[in-house]
Amino acid sequence: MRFTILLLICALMTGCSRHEPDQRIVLGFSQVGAESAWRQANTESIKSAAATSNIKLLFSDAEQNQENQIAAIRDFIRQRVDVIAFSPVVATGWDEVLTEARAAGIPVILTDRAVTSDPALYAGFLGSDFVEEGRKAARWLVTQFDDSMAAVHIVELRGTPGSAPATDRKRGFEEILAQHPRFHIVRSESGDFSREGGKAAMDSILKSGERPIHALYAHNDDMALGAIESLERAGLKPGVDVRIISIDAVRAAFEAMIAGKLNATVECNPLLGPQLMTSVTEVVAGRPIAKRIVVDEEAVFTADTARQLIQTRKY
Ligand code: GYE
Repeated sequence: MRFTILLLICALMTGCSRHEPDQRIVLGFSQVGAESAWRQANTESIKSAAATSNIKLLFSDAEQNQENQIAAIRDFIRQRVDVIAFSPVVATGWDEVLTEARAAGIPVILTDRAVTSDPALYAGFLGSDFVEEGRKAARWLVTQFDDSMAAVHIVELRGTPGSAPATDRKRGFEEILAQHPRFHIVRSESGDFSREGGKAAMDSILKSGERPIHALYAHNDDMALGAIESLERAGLKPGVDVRIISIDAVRAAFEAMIAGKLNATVECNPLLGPQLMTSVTEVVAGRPIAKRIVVDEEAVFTADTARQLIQTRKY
């Protein structure tokens, strides 16, 4: 009798373990797209951090389109994931879907880019200080020109219209330039944060006959790299005829600095995965997270040290 009961318990236990439901936290993540090297490093970081944290990741790529992101978030709500995280392609237009997530009792964590919605609609926002990055770029640029130059002409290549980094990087940059009246942004075009976009924008600026161009400020490295190709095709020497600074500090930017074509880059850390998984775990455990977590250690790298530093670049 006792043996039969034991057998029964055993069978139940093996049965249980064979069909044991997946106990992992389920995280639905909606990514902006794959527009830049920064973004690819960010995606990699999120995927590998989810795997090492034993979090089940449902990953969706919005291809730079807000409607795709809203659809992905609604789908995560339908699937009743434990947490939703997303990097909003633009800053506005999220109230409705965030309210839907709240009504479903699913916490939302913003990563990388901010929204204009009421912070009560999300648990927290993890990302860099883009205004400060813009300031850093301008602080570097104003040191690059001889005092004898009466006017310095700058071309600006902006990121995706309406995105937090494009708005903030412009704002921070202009804030510093306001203290240096001989510096002028003579043209400002969007290159959508991509290499092709940067190249096309620079092509059209050059074709329109805009001269002289003393400096280029690109909101990310990829656009600067595209613009470098365009400048070279027009017979100009990037890095020499035109001083160039961009943001992100990806490996390709270090290569361009070593080649003397890019002069400086402001670091923006894309490796947000581990911090995001910590926040996800906290939120699921019912513990509050900080409304704003700022990613730190963001340096300005220049060509002088690029050769040594490239060895240590992780992305
Ligand atoms: O700088 C750019 C990417 O949102 C900080 O988006 C991010 C920006 C990054 O496409 O390369």
